[in-house]
Amino acid sequence: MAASLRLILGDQLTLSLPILQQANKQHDVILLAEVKEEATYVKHHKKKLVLLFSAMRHFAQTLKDEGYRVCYREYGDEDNQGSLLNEVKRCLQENEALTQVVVTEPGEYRLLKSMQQWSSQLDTPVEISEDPRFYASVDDFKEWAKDRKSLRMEFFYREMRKKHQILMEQGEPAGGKWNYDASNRKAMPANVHPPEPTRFSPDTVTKEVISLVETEFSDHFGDIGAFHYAVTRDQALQVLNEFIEQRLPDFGKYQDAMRHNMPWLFHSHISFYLNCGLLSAREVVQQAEAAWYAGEAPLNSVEGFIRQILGWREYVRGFYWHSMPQLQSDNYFNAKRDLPEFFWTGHTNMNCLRQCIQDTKHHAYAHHIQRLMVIGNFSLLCELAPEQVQKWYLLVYADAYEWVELPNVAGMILYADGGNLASKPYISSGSYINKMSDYCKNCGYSVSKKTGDKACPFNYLYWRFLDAHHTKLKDNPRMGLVYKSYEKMSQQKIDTIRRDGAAFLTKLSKNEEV
Ligand code: FAD
Ligand code: DLZ
Ligand code: SF4
Repeated sequence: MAASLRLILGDQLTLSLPILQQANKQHDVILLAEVKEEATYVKHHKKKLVLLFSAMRHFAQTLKDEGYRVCYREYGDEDNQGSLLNEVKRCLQENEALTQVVVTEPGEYRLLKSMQQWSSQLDTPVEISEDPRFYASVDDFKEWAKDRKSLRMEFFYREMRKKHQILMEQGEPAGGKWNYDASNRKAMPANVHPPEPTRFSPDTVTKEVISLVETEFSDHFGDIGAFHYAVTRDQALQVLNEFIEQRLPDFGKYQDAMRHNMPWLFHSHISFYLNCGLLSAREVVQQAEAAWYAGEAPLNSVEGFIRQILGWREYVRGFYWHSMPQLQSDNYFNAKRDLPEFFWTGHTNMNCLRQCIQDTKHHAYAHHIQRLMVIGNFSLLCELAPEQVQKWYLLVYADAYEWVELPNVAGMILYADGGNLASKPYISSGSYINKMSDYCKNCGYSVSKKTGDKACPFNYLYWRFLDAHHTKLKDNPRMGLVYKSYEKMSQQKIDTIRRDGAAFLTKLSKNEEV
């Protein structure tokens, strides 16, 4: 009987994967490998490395407990081969009975392209099996996208609700509406105190990984201290359960709120675990839906939360495979500015950016609106080079893999694809940030000032951007109102905005303090 080598990647830590279910426990070998190539193709945040290596080691133990034959390569093994291909090669050489390689399709294009060459490089058949952990397969999305002029998430999401009968009642959306955002997205009053996030003390395995990462990856971005993330399925389930009980009821209402030194708020903090396989999208959606049916969480929160997973998460994954490799090099606004130094240090007088970058540095996490309307908004308004912004987002967040990071960055925040993903650029002046956060109170700039040295830079950068890209944006129906206001501006005001914008951008390009 032909025995197989079955490779499990660091973000495929799921017992129900077909390549595990179909394995012959007696003959097949399951390989997991910590390798330099994956750990350094971007300089991942230290906490992301700890999370993945520790979760991989715990998962390998689970596999052994389940009776699988496991080959595990630790990063520090003297003879570690440094790449997945070379680890596979060595494993085949050491086990002559293994006559084929089986993998689950990876989440990144670069790795899929590489794996498609493995068969000839190894001189052994390599089977790439579909990843069934998503509601929509890559082909399902392609089929949905075929012949459509615009690929809006909202329509995809409605199809998904119908197809999978989620929050549906007699063919209609539960409660009569597809979307309850009118009840969501409130600012969070100062007297609201979100529950503490679920935290775990590092066990022996995690402590070993922490010291490995401290030694081997000391030049990577981010703080390693106070690591408290889940590294096993049981722990990840605890994170999910505590979210459903404690935070889901208020999730919708405060989904867009931002607060000084508080990135966790009423968010779920499960993207780390969904994306590496410790949790499944189906169980998360089912638990949230059940909480509504049980009367434990209101529909505006449950629908809003389910939309993030059944809608956005599924949609961006389909969009990624539909748009690659073009998406990587799209640059609709021809943006070229280098990433400012403070993206790495957080040292800026703009308090909103300082807060969001510091949260990112401490936790390898920032919530959606921090990523979108603060750091993303700034990146677009300042015309930062898409390639550099993409790389930054891919390495700083512990939930980042290109399939989910790139559509969010190139499509959602940078509009680099010219509007395939977003119907208009997500840009705003300082007033949005002021409305949704307490950041402006402690800022070196004044959000109420529109121009001049002390003015909030978002205020004039916003109008400068609209002015500079007038030709490309003016016919967008969703920009009509804003361009009406722009057209009413006096020439003197436009000149001031141009002057302040240019001065700020020059400082930014020179890495001077802003
Ligand atoms: P919650 O706010 O509790 O949301 C629940 C879940 O919904 C998340 O765990 C996530 O799985 C899903 N979700 C929500 N929004 C999105 C979205 N836009 N795309 C895909 N899934 C979504 N998410 C990642 O998982 N990895 C990334 O690399 C990533 N990069 C992003 C980059 C930018 C510029 C932006 C604007 C968003 C990005 N997101 C990314 C989406 C979102 O910010 C994170 O999923 C979310 O902040 C994770 O925290 P949470 O688990 O507490 O999410
Ligand atoms: C992100 C990551 C890191 C840091 N290290 C490893 C590793 O050492 N071994 C491994 O199998 N996977 C790792 N991963 C996850 C892969 O990069 C991920 O599978 C691909 O990017 C595809 O999503
Ligand atoms: Fe950010 Fe402007 Fe508010 Fe300062 S004033 S925190 S720069 S939005």
